[in-house]
Amino acid sequence: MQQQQGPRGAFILFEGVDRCGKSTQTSLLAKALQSKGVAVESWNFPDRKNTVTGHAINEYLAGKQDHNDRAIHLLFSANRWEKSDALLRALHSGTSLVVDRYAYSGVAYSAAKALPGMDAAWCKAPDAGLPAPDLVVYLELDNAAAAARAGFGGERYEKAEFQDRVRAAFQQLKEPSWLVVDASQSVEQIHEQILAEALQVVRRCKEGQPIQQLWG
Ligand code: NYM
Ligand code: MG
Repeated sequence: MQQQQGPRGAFILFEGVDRCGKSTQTSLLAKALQSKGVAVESWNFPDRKNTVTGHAINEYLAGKQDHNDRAIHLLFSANRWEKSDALLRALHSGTSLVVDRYAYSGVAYSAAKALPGMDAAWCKAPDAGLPAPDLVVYLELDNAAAAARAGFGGERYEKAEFQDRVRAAFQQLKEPSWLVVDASQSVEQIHEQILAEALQVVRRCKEGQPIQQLWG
């Protein structure tokens, strides 16, 4: 899609390991922005419903179907590409998006498998060129705090040992621009920090800050 100038919505992304509070915080942020008159939608990846790849990804995560590790990595990436035109359309129409997971999860979960030939550089390649988020909020939960939380669900990857490796992979991906929030704080404390930053980003995007591309 052609790059457009002018006012637009903001792309605000939440990343982190399973059980770090992303779903709670994405919905709190979307509601708060809405109450301040910001047009906003909540999205999440993988999109398991409205995509060609979503069904296969869902079966894989549910443990009903196995896949070659490279193939499933590419399906997760394809799932983002499938949504990328709609994502840009929404932003250009002035709607802000609060998004639960994106390409950083894609790289962190696949790289955490530590398979030969599937290093972070290989994992990043298929997502290069996707619309980049305007703000990445990383909900950081250390190993001990994560272990103290209530149990995981039954999906693939939801095992403490694997999550520790995902956390380490996220540490490698972290960029200085990320808003890193201590996820062991109260829901309200976390939300307040994120809201303040999100409002500034929404304002900058309204002023026409251009959309960047991932890992270009
Ligand atoms: N996941 C998510 C990946 O392995 N690769 C990806 O590209 C994305 C977006 O899917 N355990 C994993 C992380 C999660 C799982 O996400 C489903 P959620 O938000 O926990 O339902
Ligand atoms: Mg999960």
